Amino acid sequence: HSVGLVGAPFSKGQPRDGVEKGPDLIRGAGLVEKLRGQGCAVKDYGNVDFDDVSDDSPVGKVRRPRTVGLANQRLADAVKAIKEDGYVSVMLGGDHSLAIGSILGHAASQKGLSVVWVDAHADINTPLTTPTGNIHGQPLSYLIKELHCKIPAVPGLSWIKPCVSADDIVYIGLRDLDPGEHYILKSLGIKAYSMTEVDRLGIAKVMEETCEHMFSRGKKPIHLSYDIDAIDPTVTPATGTPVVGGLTYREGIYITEVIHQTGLLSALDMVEVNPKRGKTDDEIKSTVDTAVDVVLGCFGRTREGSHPPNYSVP
Ligand code: DIR
Ligand code: MN
Ligand code: MN
Ligand code: MN
Repeated sequence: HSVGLVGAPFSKGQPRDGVEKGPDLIRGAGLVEKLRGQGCAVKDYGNVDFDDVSDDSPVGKVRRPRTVGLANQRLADAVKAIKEDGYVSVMLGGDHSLAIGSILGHAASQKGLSVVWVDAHADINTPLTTPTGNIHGQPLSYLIKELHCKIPAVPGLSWIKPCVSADDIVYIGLRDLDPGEHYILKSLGIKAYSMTEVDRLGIAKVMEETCEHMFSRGKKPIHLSYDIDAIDPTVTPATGTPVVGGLTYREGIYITEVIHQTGLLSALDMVEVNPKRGKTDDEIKSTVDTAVDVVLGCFGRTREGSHPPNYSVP
């Protein structure tokens, strides 16, 4: 596999600082070396430079729309360039508002995408349904064709052209939705495996059905957008909006193993790792190490172990 890595040290899609430290922390835990150690060719494109927009006052409820919009234009260009160079894009966040630029940049290089969104939250509030105004709770609303008519013009965000259909999205791990989000999921018929379905079916069946759903309309490149808060806060506490009752470490990794086996992974987001939300060094380490393992799982690390093709017992 060839991996094009880009860091997005950006936090303005939500109010808590620290999440901009995610990319360098995840690198610091040895991500690049570990990917190479499992046979990946890795090019690190470094971190995207983000500019603050001054006078970025809220528009309606939406906070920092111009700053978030500009950051995502930059990120979209970076991801598009990585895809044009022939790599699987790996974007290290930063907060989940960055999925806007990551998915747009990815979509610009492909005919169509499937999106697998692993998260405690649905991140599909519109500028009018958002209870918080934080754009990390809204990225999918700007990207879905069927929702475009519900998105008012917001300065800084009006350039976004929706690039995915409601049918092309699968959620896994949901357990904290706002009323508007739940309504949108039901009315657009978006495939969603909440923690209730994970409990009922087990993660293996959830992934079987996820693949079935994605492949039913042809095999498209997969964009996996992985919010670390999907995993239970006992394992990954250092994140901005932890929610009890999440995926186990094993369920979280199993998702990546199946996505790898499809051979269709084309872009990955690993977001919302926030060291300032960890109460101890152990909490931070467990969160960062799990984020690294999620990425490694996406690129062929297996728990059964592995050996080179030419291996023979000495
Ligand atoms: C909430 C929280 N639904 C919002 N969203 C979060 O602000 O719209 N997303 N934390 O990751
Ligand atoms: Mn999220
Ligand atoms: Mn989340
Ligand atoms: Mn492989």
